[in-house]
Amino acid sequence: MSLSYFRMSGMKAVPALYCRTLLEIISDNSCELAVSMFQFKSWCRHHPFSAKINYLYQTSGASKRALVCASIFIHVFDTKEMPVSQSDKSKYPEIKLYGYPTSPFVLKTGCHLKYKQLPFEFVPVHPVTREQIAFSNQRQVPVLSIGDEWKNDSSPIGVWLDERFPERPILGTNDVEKETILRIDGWVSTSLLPARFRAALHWDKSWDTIRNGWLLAAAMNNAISIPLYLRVSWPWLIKRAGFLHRIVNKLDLNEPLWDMHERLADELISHLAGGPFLGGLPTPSLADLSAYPIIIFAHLMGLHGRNVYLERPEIVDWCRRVQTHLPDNPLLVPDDYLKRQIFT
Ligand SMILES: N[C@@H](CCC(=O)N[C@@H](CS)C(=O)NCC(=O)O)C(=O)O
Repeated sequence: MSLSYFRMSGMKAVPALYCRTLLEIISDNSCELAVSMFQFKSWCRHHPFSAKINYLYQTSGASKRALVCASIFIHVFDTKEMPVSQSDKSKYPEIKLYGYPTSPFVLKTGCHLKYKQLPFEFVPVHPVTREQIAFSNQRQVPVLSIGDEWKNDSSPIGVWLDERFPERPILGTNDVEKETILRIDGWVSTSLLPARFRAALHWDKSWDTIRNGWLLAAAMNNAISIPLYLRVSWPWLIKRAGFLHRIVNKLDLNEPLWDMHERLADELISHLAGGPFLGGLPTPSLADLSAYPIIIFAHLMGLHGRNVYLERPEIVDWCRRVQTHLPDNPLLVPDDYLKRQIFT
């Protein structure tokens, strides 16, 4: 087993020397087990350390010593989110994310917060009255409040978050990287995201769009109760939503929808610039965390229809790498609303 597996897992931060030393300590057999345990990350994180070892001891032929080594290895190097404890929470000002659980702009901010491992409360906004964001005088979500201050607009919110909480930076390490990250994030907001909205307006496969609209309405209703007649008419309401038309009309609508998705998939891959993360960077940035929920939302929510992006192995591999740095549920809906598995 080579170190490349661990690199592929997105754990760029793992010093190679530590890896090598640990790999030497651990027998080949337990290395394989370590790999399988990574593949069952969710199981790993939700079972206590001793239970994991006992289970593997009983079900595999490996020695207990080897299993202890493998488990330590995983605990040390699994860079995934650890739940924030109550005492940790008091270290932070109160952070609230106001929005719709189905809005890609809100999901961007959700992923920025989740990557930074900041404890926050998601406050669902009523799509008609918007009373929850009345304090801000804004029509649009996301709105983020930190203590007494607030900001709207997903990209400036990301920059603000990085200024306020510089740990786990998302804007690179120098001005050149920051410029690249913001340029790609701009492409996400003006190209990738509007193209995803296009399907909701220009019904390519009507029955798929209607069913998808109902799935989204159910997720909205779960977050904030909306009347049945609104839920039933959701696909048609979305189709008429003025703000969606304003966003989508900025695209070149002469380009057929599926050609547009193929082109954007190519562009996403070219933004990787050979790196594990967008902009050719070694760690995920605001750009990855903006694009990822837009690519993965339809898949996780079980939306119907083709997902051109996930037909590209390069994009699936990138999704895997980004996901390694996020909790298993990177969205803002409860776990039981996820119809499909994350890529691990
Ligand atoms: N540029 C904004 C766009 C936000 C946006 O368009 N939000 C939509 C939800 S997906 C919204 O609140 N629309 C309601 C409206 O415009 O009335 C951002 O990046 O946050």
